[in-house]
Amino acid sequence: PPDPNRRVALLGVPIEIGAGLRGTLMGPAALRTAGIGRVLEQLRITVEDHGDMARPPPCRDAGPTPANANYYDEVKSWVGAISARAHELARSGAVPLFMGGDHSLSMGSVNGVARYWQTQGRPLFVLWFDAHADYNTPATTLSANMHGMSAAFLCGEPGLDALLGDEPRVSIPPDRLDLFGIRSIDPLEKELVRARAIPVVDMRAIDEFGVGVLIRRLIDRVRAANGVLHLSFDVDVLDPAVAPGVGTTVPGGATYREAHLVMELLHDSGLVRSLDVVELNPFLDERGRTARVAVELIGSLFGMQISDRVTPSNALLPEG
Ligand code: HAR
Ligand code: MN
Ligand code: MN
Ligand code: MN
Repeated sequence: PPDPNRRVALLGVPIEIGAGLRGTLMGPAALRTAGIGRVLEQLRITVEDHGDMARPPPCRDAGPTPANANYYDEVKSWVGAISARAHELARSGAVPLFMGGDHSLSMGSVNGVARYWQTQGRPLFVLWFDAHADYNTPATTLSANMHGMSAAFLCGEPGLDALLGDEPRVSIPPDRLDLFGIRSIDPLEKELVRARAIPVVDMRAIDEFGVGVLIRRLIDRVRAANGVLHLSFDVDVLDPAVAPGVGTTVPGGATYREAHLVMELLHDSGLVRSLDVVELNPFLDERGRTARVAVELIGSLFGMQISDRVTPSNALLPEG
């Protein structure tokens, strides 16, 4: 029987205009078809499926539209609505799982859960598991695609200041955002990440030290601060050979095994209280492979394993 104390709230967020290519609006359906609910139920989790958000009506007072932000008005109407839903789901005590949709949805989901944790006095850390930094602003972007701006917006970078409408904005301090798995960054975006001293674990660091050591270092930081963790899982962090169903593939990504270990260690930490699964584009997928991999990884995040071994604590950490 399902455990009433372990609840996951699924919410589909079929947004696609934040990305340069159409198709991520089919992401929630593909994740359901790949069995996201069944996998969680097999783990004896109580699954509440809140369905998919409807496309919000356009904002009436959208205000001035900033330059270099494609579909700003539409993204704005989504982000405020997503933030309100995220806040409400976090308050319900469930673990909200936002099924994207492109990565612009995180401007709402993370803001909403951050609002909740602020009232609880627990610092929220954000693990941005992604091939990209998503740390552009309208002043630095080369594409004007808003899914490349979400992390910067969440850290309070200027340029999209009216995006949340009436929803209160909560800024994530830059030292509580971790860019993990990145291997693609634009020139001005890189300067901004450096200027803000954002913690970055790029693919080179993963090659040198291994994901186990690096994810433990983050877990230790969150624990020392009595914090909680939001996982923003952009499936393009995976190598395109494993996950071809994304619009912005970058070679040299996380392997199937590396990604599983990240999820297993996060599970054992007990710190993840909310997550996004974004950028899955079923229109570009090969026979559902990417959707299935994403679901398997979510299974690991919620405790799927073949033995009852626990995380050993004898790994070596790099300096710093
Ligand atoms: N940096 C590029 C841009 O701003 C690519 C961003 C791609 N973002 C995503 N999500 N696919 O990570 O356009
Ligand atoms: Mn609310
Ligand atoms: Mn992303
Ligand atoms: Mn990405």
